[in-house]
Amino acid sequence: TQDLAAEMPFNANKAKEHGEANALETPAGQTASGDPGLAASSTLSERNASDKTGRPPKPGTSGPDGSLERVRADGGGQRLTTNQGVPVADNQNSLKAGARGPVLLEDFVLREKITHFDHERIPERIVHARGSGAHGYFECTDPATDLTRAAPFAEKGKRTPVFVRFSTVAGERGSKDTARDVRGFAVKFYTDEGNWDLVGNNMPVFFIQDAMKFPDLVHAVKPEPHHGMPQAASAHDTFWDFISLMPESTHMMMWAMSDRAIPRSLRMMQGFGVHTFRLINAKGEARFVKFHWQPKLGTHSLVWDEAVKISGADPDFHRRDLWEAIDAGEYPEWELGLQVFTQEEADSFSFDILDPTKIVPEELAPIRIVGRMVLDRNPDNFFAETEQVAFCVAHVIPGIDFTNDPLLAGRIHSYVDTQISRLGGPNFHELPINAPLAPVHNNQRDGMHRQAIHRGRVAYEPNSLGGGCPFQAGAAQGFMSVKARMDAEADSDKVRVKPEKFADHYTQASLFYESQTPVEQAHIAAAFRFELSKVTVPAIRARMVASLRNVSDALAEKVAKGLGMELPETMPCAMASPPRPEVDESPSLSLMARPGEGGIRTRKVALLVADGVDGASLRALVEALMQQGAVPRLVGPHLGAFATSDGGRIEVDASLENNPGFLFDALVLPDGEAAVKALAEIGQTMEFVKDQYRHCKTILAIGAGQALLTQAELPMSLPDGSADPGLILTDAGAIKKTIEPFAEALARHRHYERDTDPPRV
Ligand code: HDD
Repeated sequence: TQDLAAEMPFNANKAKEHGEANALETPAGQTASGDPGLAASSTLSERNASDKTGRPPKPGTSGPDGSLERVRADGGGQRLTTNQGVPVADNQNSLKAGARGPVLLEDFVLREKITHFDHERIPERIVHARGSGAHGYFECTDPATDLTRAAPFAEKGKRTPVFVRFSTVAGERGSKDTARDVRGFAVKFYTDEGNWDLVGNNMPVFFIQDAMKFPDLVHAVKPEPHHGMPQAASAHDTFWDFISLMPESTHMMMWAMSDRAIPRSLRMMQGFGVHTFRLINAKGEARFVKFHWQPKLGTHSLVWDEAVKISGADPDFHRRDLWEAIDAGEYPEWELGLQVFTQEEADSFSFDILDPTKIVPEELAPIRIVGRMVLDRNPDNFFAETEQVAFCVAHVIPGIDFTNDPLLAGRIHSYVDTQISRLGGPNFHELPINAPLAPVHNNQRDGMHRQAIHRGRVAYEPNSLGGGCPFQAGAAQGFMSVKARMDAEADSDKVRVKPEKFADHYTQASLFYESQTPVEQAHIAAAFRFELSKVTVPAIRARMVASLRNVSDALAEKVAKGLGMELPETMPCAMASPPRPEVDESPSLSLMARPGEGGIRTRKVALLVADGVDGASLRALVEALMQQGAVPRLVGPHLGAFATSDGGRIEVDASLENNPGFLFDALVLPDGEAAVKALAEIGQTMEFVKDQYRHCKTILAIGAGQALLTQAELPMSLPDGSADPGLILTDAGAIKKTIEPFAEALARHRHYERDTDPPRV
């Protein structure tokens, strides 16, 4: 591995899609990809020669040698043809027997067009149907060769191309982005030793402990089968019926009812591999590992009222945010952390590391950062890339291996299996987005939609006619399953049981709840209240609250009160006296623990505009915000240009109607008597101001604009009487001095001190 890595520090082909890597020479004769049908038939050096400019591609664009380049189609300047390449003379009219006569069966142009259209859709994913993807790279910052021989970690600075798909779980392909849901966080590493798919979520635990229960979980959360409702929502009877009968889901429910289930942006959430995996180094030594992705922008969430409103005004909110950020060169970035521990440590933990409903608290195993991932290119085509990408938990590479987690075992089967019906056969690995960059050589043949043209008469092994090729790579180079003990009792019977510690369903749920800040705890209680208030069967509500009493009586009481019900008896626990946990609180479990690098880059700020607005202060603000990387947007009563008080004109970007307040991170109310008067007469202005306040965002009111705060009846101080740090009042003349405090307030993201339940505004 080491030698290979030294020879080929960057993946030969895909890396060409990333600026820096493009500058590096790749050994002559290195083939782009081994699958003869898929790969370009030329060598990479030959293909490099076709790069006429010789310059690295602009960041965010694809290099001329990008691995997907050979399949990119562009109709610019081309004549229209059929799929057989026959030029089409007329794309408007069917072939008819006379102008008013019947259409003729021989019209192959019409029939090909309609037939293809009839088959444009493929089945959506059974879960995670709605997703958004992006290309990028993983860069090793701290070689982890002491831990693993896995190719991406071989060398400092080594870049491995990746494709990432983020998703919601329950909703259908066209559902809203801001549903309360887990977010998928699936990363395909195109390594030089084959594809590695790390198919994770933005929460580190899962609902169930055994894959046997996955179809039940999914059937419970999906729209109810008789009437097909609700869409992209867990707030309904069948979901909570199942959950209330499955105490093992309690820990995950704490995460799912927390604000992590409504991220502000896909760029602002963590990712986790969830299961315990194994790392194996070149000496064959194995250790356990949990994978953590940490966003550079920090972890930030929406508030529920905002998420609900956004889903109406912009169901593509997260998709748009990701696309626009990458498009603007604001490449989202995550650090990859490894939480590593030995068998002996695992044996000493109070929980079972094979149980996917448990975390390993960071206090027990610190996170070692080994690299960073940057997403720097939007897909060219949503279907070809984001829809056809096929992640499979079974795709691991030398240096990474599985554990006996029973949920993981089912996943190793499920992902390859589902692609066969979703993508129409066993050759989905040949689709360009799925094709590895590493050479592919084996004796698997034929099947639907085969792309490769395998040459020669040998498709078996052992053979002498093909010189014994392709030959086994051997233990030194090939994937070897780790030598691991099967179980403490290796001679045990075949059984359908769970390990003992799997029965502790509540200790870590309590750990999570107790580690949250008061605001987060309040939001968890409110989320349980909301979801259960949509449950129509009172017994299900009661069972759920009874279960919550095992997590925290304070939480259960709040939820019961919110639902207007008596506090039920505590649900009996499967394990009467669970092992004492190592920690009672783990601060890193709070969203607030990771605010990120600060600053206001990519924050969207609305500046209201109407005729008579003070143009000078607005222009100064827009300029200052843009300098700091924020995204100011001028919003008026309608599109078009407005007159400023100094006789100028100012063109707006959006209207109050098409871009309501909750789509922005902050609001600026402008100076200018006439403008303020005009805005005050529009109902949407008041909604704009109230939503900004209710969602705890920063509001800057300049001069006469302050009247809009009074008209919206906003409390000018916090519930405890102190000053509201998110409300900034100033005069147009003092705007320069206000920019810094405004940016500081905006960088705080939200002013939760304002948050009350129910809201005051
Ligand atoms: Fe799964 C898709 C994550 C448990 C079966 N899963 C899917 C995706 C993500 C996850 C991110 C979307 C991939 C993409 O963007 O294409 N799934 C998880 C995590 C789990 C988990 C983190 C628990 C730790 N999943 C799980 C189990 C099973 C599945 C237990 C079945 C036994 N998951 C699937 C699937 C999907 C899928 C049916 C649907 C589409 C696909 O695979 O490609 O096979």
